Amino acid sequence: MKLDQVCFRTNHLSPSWTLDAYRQVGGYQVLENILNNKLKPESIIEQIKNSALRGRGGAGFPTGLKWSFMPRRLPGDKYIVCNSDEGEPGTCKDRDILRFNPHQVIEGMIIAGYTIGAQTGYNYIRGEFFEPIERFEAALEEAREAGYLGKDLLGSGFNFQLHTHVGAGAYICGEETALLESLEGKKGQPRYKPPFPAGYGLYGRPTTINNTESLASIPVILQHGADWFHELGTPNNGGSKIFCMTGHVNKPGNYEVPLGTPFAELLELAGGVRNGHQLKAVIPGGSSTPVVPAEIMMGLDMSYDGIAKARSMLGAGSVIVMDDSTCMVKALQRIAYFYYEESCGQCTPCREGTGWLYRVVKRIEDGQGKQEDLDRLVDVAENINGNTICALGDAAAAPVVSFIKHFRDEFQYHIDHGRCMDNTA
Ligand code: L3W
Ligand code: SF4
Repeated sequence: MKLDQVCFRTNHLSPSWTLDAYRQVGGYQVLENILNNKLKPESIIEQIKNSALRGRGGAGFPTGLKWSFMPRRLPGDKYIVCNSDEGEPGTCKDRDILRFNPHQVIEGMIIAGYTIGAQTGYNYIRGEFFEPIERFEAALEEAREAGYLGKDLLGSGFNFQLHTHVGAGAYICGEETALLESLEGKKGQPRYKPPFPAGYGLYGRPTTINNTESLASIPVILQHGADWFHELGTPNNGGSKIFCMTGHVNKPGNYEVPLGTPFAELLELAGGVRNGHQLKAVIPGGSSTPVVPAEIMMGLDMSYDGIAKARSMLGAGSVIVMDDSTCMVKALQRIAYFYYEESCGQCTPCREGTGWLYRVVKRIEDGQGKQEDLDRLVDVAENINGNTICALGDAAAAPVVSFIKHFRDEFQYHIDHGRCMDNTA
């Protein structure tokens, strides 16, 4: 298994985040080649499509296809936005890319701007990321001084400015249209889609929004070739991916491994399940993705299509490992509270439904559950699903349905006995 060769490719250098370190791994050479040879944007999009890079923010949408939606010849402003508002419980990768390899995000954003016809870029970074913000800002300064940002880059005639925007801690601002509203200085609430940002984005202008890890992958794809990247992973699931290994593992942290790596190998890399315990379940892609029981998870490969086989999602690659001491009712209560707290309140099924989900799960956890509560929970979840403006509603519903589907006996035990099963706490 090959580690750390895409977004974390400077990690062996100390410090890894400077312009000097980035140049040692060939940083900015791809950009220089594009600008010096005035490469055709269409050919860059073709390479990204062929690489099978899929959006690393959660949806797994093909990046090359997204770029192709931009009306690049349309006169007037167009924007590239990097979504570094990483807030999904279990996710801790984008902050580390910004901390340890910020120049690769900058190079990826400049290349994206050139390709989609944008002269301005914004990196929307979660407000609590103090060190990542500092490192990104310092890298921007170095890039400006080196002539990679500003007017007439390297004499090519291409102008590109890049700015940092610091968020204020609302999870919903990671949803792309809420992020745009927030960037415009408004309350961060999602917009209806369509229109998608590619047609109507920042200030109503065509905008491409990509996740930090997606943009950081771009220079490496163009340096080594689309085929190299695609073959790192599996068909339709190109490249490697950073997996955030959290929960009951011996060595929690970020691990960058090829897509398609068996879950069992990834778990071993993270030191295995903490000592003396057995694996019980895994949330494979962040708290909004359905939970998968251990016996199914141990047979899966870590790719978008691999995890879909268990009717879950790879999401942002945020792997939450739960051992046999976990009370699934308590775990669901925590997750339900998060979505209840973070709902922006704009649409009724989400605003009211997330409160219902939380209160009913809490009631069961508190030993006051009623027999009809399990069907009620599934009913509420199904009424939220697909009936809201943005994916937060679905994200709140999915864990409820999957937890009850796979661990109904534990929920039933809580209702019958008013407490956890003996082996959980
Ligand atoms: C133009 C079309 N553009 C789709 C674009 C769209 C977006 C991308 C994917 O949710 C998920 C969510 C979370 N013309 C288009 C088009 N696009 N059709 O493609 O769109 P979509 O709607 O499938 O996804 P989304 O709204 O971006 C993201 C899940 O990710 N998630 C969240 C993780 C959170 C983090 C974090 O905190 N950083 O990663 C984890 O699973 O629940 O389902 O750009 O505009 N016809
Ligand atoms: Fe807001 Fe929830 Fe509706 Fe999304 S689904 S717009 S978070 S109320």
